[in-house]
Amino acid sequence: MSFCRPNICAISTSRLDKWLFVRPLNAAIILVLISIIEITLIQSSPEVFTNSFLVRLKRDADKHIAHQIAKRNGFINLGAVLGSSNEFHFMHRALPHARSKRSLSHHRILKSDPSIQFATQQIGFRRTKRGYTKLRLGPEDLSLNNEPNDPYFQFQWYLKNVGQNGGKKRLDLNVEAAWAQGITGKNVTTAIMDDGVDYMHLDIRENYNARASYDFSSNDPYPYPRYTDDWFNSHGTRCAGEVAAKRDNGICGVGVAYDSKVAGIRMLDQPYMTDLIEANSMGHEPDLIDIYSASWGPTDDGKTVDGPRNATMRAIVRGVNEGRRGLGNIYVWASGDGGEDDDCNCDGYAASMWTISINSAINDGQNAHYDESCSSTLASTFSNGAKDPHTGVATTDLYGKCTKTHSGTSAAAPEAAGVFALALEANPNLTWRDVQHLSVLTSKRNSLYDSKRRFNWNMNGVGLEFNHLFGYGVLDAGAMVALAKLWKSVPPRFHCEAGSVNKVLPIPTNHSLYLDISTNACTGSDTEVNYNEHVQSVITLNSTRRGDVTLYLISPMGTRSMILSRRPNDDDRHDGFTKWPFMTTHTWGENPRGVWRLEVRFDSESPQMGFIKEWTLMLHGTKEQPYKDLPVSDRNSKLAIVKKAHEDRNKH
Ligand SMILES: *[C@@H]1O[C@H](CO)[C@@H](O)[C@H](O)[C@H]1NC(C)=O
Ligand SMILES: *[C@@H]1O[C@H](CO)[C@@H](O)[C@H](O)[C@H]1NC(C)=O
Ligand SMILES: *[C@@H]1O[C@H](CO)[C@@H](O)[C@H](O)[C@H]1NC(C)=O
Ligand SMILES: *[C@@H]1O[C@H](CO)[C@@H](O)[C@H](O)[C@H]1NC(C)=O
Ligand SMILES: *[C@@H]1O[C@H](CO)[C@@H](O)[C@H](O)[C@H]1NC(C)=O
Ligand SMILES: [Ca+2]
Ligand SMILES: [Ca+2]
Ligand SMILES: [Ca+2]
Repeated sequence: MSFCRPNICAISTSRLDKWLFVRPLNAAIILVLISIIEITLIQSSPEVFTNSFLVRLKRDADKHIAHQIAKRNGFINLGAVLGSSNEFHFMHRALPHARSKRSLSHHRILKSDPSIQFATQQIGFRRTKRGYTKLRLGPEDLSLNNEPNDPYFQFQWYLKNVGQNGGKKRLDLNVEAAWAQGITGKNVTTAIMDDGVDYMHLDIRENYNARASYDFSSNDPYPYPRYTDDWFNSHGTRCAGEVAAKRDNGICGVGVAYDSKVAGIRMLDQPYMTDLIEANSMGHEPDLIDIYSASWGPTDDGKTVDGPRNATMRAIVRGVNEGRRGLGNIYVWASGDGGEDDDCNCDGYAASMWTISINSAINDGQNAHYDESCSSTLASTFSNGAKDPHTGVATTDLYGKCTKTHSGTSAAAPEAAGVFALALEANPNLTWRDVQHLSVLTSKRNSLYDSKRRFNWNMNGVGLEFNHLFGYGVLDAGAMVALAKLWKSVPPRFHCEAGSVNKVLPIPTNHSLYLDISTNACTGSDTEVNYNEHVQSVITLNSTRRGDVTLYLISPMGTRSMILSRRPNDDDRHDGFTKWPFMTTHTWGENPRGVWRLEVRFDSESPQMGFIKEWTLMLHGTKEQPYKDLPVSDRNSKLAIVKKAHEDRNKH
């Protein structure tokens, strides 16, 4: 099987990021399409089919023509997919939102239209918000009153930790140092992809970017949250306030980037998620929106392995390659609330190279009890979880209210989006990769630690400290803004397929299997990588118990990443992993040349069997030395340390 899908490679130069891998689910979808007549296969599948269809026309069409084509077949055209000129999102109102069978008759109608090349009914799946706790205290009963300006600022320990409620002094995002540089997020827009945003909230209204907003749950321009008695749909409004609540207006608290704009993208509030809703959301107005913040994902039950599907993957890749007028959109992702029994590398959104996935620490530096860990997490911010219940995340709430109890890694991702908004104001020329480099170089270990002492801080081959839970540490807005102002964009990115092991090998019952790939990192070719950014191990394996397989990747410079941890709830014995891209950020800046080692072993209470069938190593990074032209003011800074490591290497 070839790695490079022709449709992607054909349109890409080696510098653009490519969507290289077909996921198992897509393969399953193709199967279903091919065998659409074999009803048995369809009936036995547990899939859910929605009333949405992806329709590809034989030739390009404008909105009116697409409307006509939809109408003459009894459908409604909801609009183009990903700004495409020949792919449209059709809906049929007479079909239920969800049914267990594909509707052959509706397919037939669409397919027999001479203008239509191809039509496929959208599958429905579950995407859950992170950080909604049913036990949450009711909405805070604090409305406009005579208290001093931004009465909740004192509760926003994540902005300024003075040790309130048992917190650790100065363990915060260091935003005041960024604000003191005159940087508050001006002219930057963050989209909150969620259950809606209360854009009439007095603390949000002035910073609301209506032009960049949309409601994909109800297909209208007004992403206002749907009312329910339990305020279930308060999630997006809370996230929006963390980014851009107004300062000095006497209402609630202050956003990290309080002069930036927020857009609402309502997309979580319908019976089932579809690929087209996700794709349209993540590709919405990519030149008006700079940053997309997502605090949701596949169910955090510790047994799901799932990620972006076809159209969504295309939307993300388009966003990083073309969004923000070519600089690339920033996708910020909550790493997940599945706790120690889940692994965020099994979440294809969080583990993607194109998203910055963010974990959380609580107010004294421990990880939160719901935190997942994985080697693709880049950095951390803050959320709730301390014993003192007054240590949640204070922000805006529905219907003009404020809350002190926003929670989960959900609350952590928008804080990061706010910090990135500050960095983008400080330097609007930053690319999506510059933002990741800045995160690596300016995040701090501070006093973050694993409450269970499983994961220590380690140093990689160029002297960067990382932690399996927290990535490169807590974001430091002051340091990031200062460095952003001096920043020169990193050199072009290349993609090197370093090697592959394609043998069916049994995984031993009680000891490790080691596989080696020796690579010159494509030296001498036009995809040479000398300085790592992301590294992916694309792996196919099966096992009598998927959750008991663990994987470690050891780099030539000796850095060991746990790319898959034990997941006690994952009892899959059928699917395994098919070309799953396990990603690590821990070898950032390293020289990839040499021998990479994959360790595969069972961590199991009972004997298990399994086979590893494929391991392909993909290196992503630069050929040229990054940071070369940046001035170093502090010899102890991470920038100085990495620069020195690179220079020492080049002396030899
Ligand atoms: C994904 O979508 C593209 C464009 O519509 C199509 O060419 C390709 O075959 C699809 N891939 C899969 C695996 O469905
Ligand atoms: C604001 O951002 C837009 C792009 O989103 C850019 O075209 C414009 O020049 C910026 N305005 C200022 C004042 O920086
Ligand atoms: C951004 O890039 C443009 C064109 O390359 C340059 O003129 C401008 O000075 C840069 N701005 C910053 C803040 O670096
Ligand atoms: C593996 O298990 C077998 C039987 O249970 C035992 O004889 C053998 O010593 C074990 N090997 C190791 C390396 O622990
Ligand atoms: C795994 O794959 C091997 C080789 O293809 C096959 O023989 C075995 O039955 C499979 N095991 C499971 C648990 O699916
Ligand atoms: Ca609406
Ligand atoms: Ca305020
Ligand atoms: Ca998860």
